[in-house]
Amino acid sequence: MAHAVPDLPYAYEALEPQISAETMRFHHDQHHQAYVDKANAALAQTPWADVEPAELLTRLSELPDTIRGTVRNNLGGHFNHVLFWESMSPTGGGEPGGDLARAIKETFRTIGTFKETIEAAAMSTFGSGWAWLVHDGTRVLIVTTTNQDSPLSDDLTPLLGVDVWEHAYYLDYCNRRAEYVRAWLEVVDWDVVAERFAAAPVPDVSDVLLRTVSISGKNTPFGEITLDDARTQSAELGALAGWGPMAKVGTVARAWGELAKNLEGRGATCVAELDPGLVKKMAMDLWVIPPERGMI
Ligand code: MN3
Repeated sequence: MAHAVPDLPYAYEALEPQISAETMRFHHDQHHQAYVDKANAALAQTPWADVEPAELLTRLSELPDTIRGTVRNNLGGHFNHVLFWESMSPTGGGEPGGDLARAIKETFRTIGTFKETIEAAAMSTFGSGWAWLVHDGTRVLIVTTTNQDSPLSDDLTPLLGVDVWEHAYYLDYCNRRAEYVRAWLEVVDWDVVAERFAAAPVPDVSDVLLRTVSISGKNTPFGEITLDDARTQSAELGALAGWGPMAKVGTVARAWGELAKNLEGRGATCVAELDPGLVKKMAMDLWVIPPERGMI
């Protein structure tokens, strides 16, 4: 199986005026094709020739030194561009909805702040690279990668990526990268991004749900904690906030308040009814399990 550049799911001129037909032709027919040709040349006659790009990009460490860099750059380029074409649509733009919008607001507070943040991330990428909305198993966040590195290689699920190589925008926007990113947001197909969000792997939190937490002197499994429990805990810890020996107590009290809001907002009778990503995030915020990953 040789990798191949898929046809665009719309006409070359379909994304005008945000992205010109000329840019799409060069970008899709020349640049993407070059990544595919180089990836195929490197992988031909190797045991990895038939491995799907998404899988191989998580297994780069298994490749011999002689081809690892070439595969990382060119199979990465192939995977990133397929995702990029599919993320845009002549009927795109507007704002995300549903569970995706809720997840974006949990991280960024508002959709407007999210858009400003991905624009800032795109501007902060020095040289060629990508700015991404990704899912880390518990929440969405924005990361950048250089060259054609994929978030998959960092155990992150890419939901949406903006190509900030100059070939993606120079014909239309010259050096006005920010203007390009804002225009690109007007053609993003949020339905496709929402499908990727729904399919993103989530953690197994069964053991987290069983961990016990002491509430008003009674040990309760985290999964069985109710709205009343969360409010009680928030109030009791909140009363201790500022007490010297317990430096983190105010933060943890606020996290219990946040858990109460999540339970109430989703009409959940206990923590076990929340989605696994949220359970894991709340468990980290509450120090039921130790925090393990920072975010932008
Ligand atoms: Mn490109």
